[in-house]
Amino acid sequence: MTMAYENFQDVGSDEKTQKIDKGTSSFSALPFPSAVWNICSVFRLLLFSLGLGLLLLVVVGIIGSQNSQVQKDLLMLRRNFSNFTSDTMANIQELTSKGHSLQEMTKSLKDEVEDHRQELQTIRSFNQNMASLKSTLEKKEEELKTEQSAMLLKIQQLVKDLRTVNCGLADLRRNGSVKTCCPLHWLEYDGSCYWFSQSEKSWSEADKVCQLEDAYLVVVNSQEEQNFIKSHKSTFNTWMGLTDQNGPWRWLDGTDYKQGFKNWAPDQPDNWYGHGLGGGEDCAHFTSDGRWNDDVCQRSYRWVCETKMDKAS
Ligand SMILES: [Ca+2]
Ligand SMILES: [Ca+2]
Repeated sequence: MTMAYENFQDVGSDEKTQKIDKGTSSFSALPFPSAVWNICSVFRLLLFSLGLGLLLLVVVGIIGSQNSQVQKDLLMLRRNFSNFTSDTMANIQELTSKGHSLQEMTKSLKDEVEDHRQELQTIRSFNQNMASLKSTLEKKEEELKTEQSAMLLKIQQLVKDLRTVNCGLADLRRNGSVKTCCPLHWLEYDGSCYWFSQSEKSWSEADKVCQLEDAYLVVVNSQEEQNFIKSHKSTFNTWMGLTDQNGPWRWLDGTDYKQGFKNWAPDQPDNWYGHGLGGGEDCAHFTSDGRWNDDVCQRSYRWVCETKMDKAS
């Protein structure tokens, strides 16, 4: 191997020597401008390599610059994304908090609605009970009115029976000369009996008292009856059985008002509203001088009851 290597080196040195020789011989053979040209070519090659290197440096610089910009953009994007993420998380937390508040409010409202619903049910139940109670009371009131009417009829019948008995007794005492009579403490005049009160009541209360006695508030049929009443009533305001509460003027016993006797004071009846008691004036009474006036029915005045004389049986 050593021998081969030495031979090989020898062969190579021989070739080099030959080339150098050839080169020397060829160089020495070229003219001077050709050498310069060769030098220039080498120089241009160097310049080209240098330019290429510069170009590569520029390209690398540009790429590096761009890479740096990309990194900056990437960093900015990361920051922006981080900020966006933070803001989004904050918004989500805020929305979650608001959602919880809304849930609590919704629950509170539901509870309130439920409370109101129960109150409404209670009120409805109360109203139903009230309606039922009202119906029961109305029924009881009707029953009481019916019972009251029946009781009034019984009392009136008892009063009639008592009068009949009294008249019978009077007839017996006078040996059959008494054919008619008035109740005890009643005054007799022209076939009627009259009772003059010593107390005062409203028109409707006075009317009820007369009905219990099987009588009615006095009906004035003539000037003579007017004079009789005036002579016994003194100067007190006194109710009579004349009213226009439910329409035109009418007497309680059905006597015709338009065709009948009248004794109104001047400018009466005037249905005066200036008294301040509500409404006008719907009930007639004797004034202090006996002439008639319409007045408020709720005022308390004395009154006169009238009934027909009973025949003794
Ligand atoms: Ca009369
Ligand atoms: Ca009047």
